[in-house]
Amino acid sequence: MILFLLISLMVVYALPPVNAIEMISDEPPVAVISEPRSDGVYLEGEDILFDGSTSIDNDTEVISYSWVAGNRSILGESATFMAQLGWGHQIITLYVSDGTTTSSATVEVTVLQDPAKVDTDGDTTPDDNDEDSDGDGLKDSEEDLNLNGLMDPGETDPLNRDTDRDGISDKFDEHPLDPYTPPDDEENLTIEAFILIITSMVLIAGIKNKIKSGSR
Ligand SMILES: [Ca+2]
Ligand SMILES: [Ca+2]
Ligand SMILES: [Ca+2]
Ligand SMILES: [Ca+2]
Repeated sequence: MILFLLISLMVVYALPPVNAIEMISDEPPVAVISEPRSDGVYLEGEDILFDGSTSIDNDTEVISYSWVAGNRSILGESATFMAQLGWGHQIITLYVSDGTTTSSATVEVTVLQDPAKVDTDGDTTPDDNDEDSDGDGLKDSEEDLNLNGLMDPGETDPLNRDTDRDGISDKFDEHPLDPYTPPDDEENLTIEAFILIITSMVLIAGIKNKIKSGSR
């Protein structure tokens, strides 16, 4: 019995006190994208820095990184790397994990199409070398009259063959900036039809009068 008590006491003293048992906490990691910057604008074919190395985890460490582009393709799985993006509006998400919990951060960037490759009318001549970029039969210089690259009042869009989107291309549209006014010949037709109706009414009235006076 004494031996048993001694052994029990030894076991109790050998165990560490309860408050000495390390409390295992698990705070989620925090994903931080320092590059690319949100609302950043890049060029197609440009090397873009992706940097998530300032992501933190207070109790352990970030053990995995996963970068995903909006179209769900994996861009990379390191904290930092360089990559190119396809042109268009791109949403980039960084997922970081501490092995237990995953957190994410998102940035939105814009990638502009390489101007040397833009070919609005698809005739294989890039806009840079195409006198008529939208292929509507009007040269860019006949549309962007002051050649400032902007559509100013009175100018048609050199990158849109039907500026007012009424179904008639700029070259054949008598009112290329006004989708509501019918072509001039239609206007003339309306006036001609109106004159014809009035003339007919006058003629008919005259004939009726003649018939009336003849029957008297
Ligand atoms: Ca072209
Ligand atoms: Ca044109
Ligand atoms: Ca202009
Ligand atoms: Ca039109």
